[in-house]
Amino acid sequence: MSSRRDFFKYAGIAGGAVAVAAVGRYSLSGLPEVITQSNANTMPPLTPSTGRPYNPVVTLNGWTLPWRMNDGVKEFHLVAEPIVREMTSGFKAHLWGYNGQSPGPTIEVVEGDRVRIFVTNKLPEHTSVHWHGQRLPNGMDGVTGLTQTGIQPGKTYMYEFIARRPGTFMYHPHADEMAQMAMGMMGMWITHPKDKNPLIDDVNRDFCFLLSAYNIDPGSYTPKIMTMLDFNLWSWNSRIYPGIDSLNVALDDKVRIRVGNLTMTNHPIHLHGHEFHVTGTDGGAVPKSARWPEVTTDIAVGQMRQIEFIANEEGDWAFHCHKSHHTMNAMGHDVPTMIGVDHTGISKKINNLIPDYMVMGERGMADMTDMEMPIPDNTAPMMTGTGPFGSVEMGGMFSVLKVRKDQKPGDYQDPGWYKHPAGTVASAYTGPLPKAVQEPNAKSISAKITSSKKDVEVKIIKPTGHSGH
Ligand SMILES: [Cu+2]
Repeated sequence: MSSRRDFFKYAGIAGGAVAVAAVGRYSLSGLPEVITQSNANTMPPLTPSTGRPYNPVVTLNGWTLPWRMNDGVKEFHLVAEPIVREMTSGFKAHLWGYNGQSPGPTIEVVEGDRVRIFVTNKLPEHTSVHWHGQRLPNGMDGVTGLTQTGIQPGKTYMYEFIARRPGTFMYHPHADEMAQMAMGMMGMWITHPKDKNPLIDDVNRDFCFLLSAYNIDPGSYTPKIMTMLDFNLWSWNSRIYPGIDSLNVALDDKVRIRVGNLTMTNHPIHLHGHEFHVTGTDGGAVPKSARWPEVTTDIAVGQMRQIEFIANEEGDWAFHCHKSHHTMNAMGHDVPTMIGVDHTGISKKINNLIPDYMVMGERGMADMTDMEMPIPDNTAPMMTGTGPFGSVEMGGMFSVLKVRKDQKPGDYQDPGWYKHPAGTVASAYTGPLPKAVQEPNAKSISAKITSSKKDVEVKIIKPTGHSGH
């Protein structure tokens, strides 16, 4: 028994002891112990204590699956099962996943490792696991009906192959795929290089996460799996802001972030304050001559992008999908635009019928974050998250890269909010102003709009100088 203890040993950072307490295990006779996780904490890196050494990754709001060595083979045990995922504080979703969570645990191996994965199915229908991006024998590719029979409920299948090329990969079912992926079944796979690879740099911090999307009506728990496009929850590792942990790094760290997309649309992922290079895809390392600087990279459906940069600007830097609807949580999309519309008369009439009626969005949508309106149980506010200067007005696919001088090597804990040096924060200005210059042909119309809060002056600029295009 004691020899088993070290194969699930998490090491590295302070707080590791707390993380280990969230890990449970049980045995099925003869198979590797099933290790499960019961919460959505970001686990410290799993430092390998058997097999060849490598620099482990950190899975955002997730964890790495421990293994056992059996005659030189790395043995993992995945259990496909219904789970409860806390997507953000106060909002739980009933999903399907692996080993207690969605996404499933990250699998980390070294190039050349022989890997054996036992997959036990505790779902109510058959499943399979496809090892996205891997070179492997065709019969190990996990496509139900094409390369194997489905794993029936209660059964365990065994997959075995050599992790032939280094890189970032994913795993997911290839059985009733639409339903099972819409329910959260997916995970990441990292194959570390076995030797020094000229296209794979050593890094100080190595993060990974998957993009996934859900459609869960406010107040309910289970995703609507028939949704094709109109999802209302855009998540990183089945978490939504402010439930997504920050990425905490030290000043001048070389940082790698690996992102896979298993949603139904593309996501332009954008980092503030730094430029990065795309150094790898699920096809492998990108040749140096084919890399260029970016601050946003689009990740299409079924793709993985690996970005790298030197974190040499201190601060709290936003890191998010650039589709603005993807940084919001559950909301109706059929809300009309009310900006600039005077509601004074109409809301009075409606109030006679419905006393609590309130007009929304007269001055934009930001007012709504201040209202703290009562929302149904088990839902997430549309845009929220409190920063040091107030509401961040975000949801969904949003997090923060925290770059700090005093973050210790290997310490992935949240350092708190950045303390800006005096005089380096944008602030209200009350001195004399130069005259604002207007487009010369613009005709301006001034409109006074009365809102319930205060009078607002809105100037509508109507360009007249451009025609004929
Ligand atoms: Cu997006």
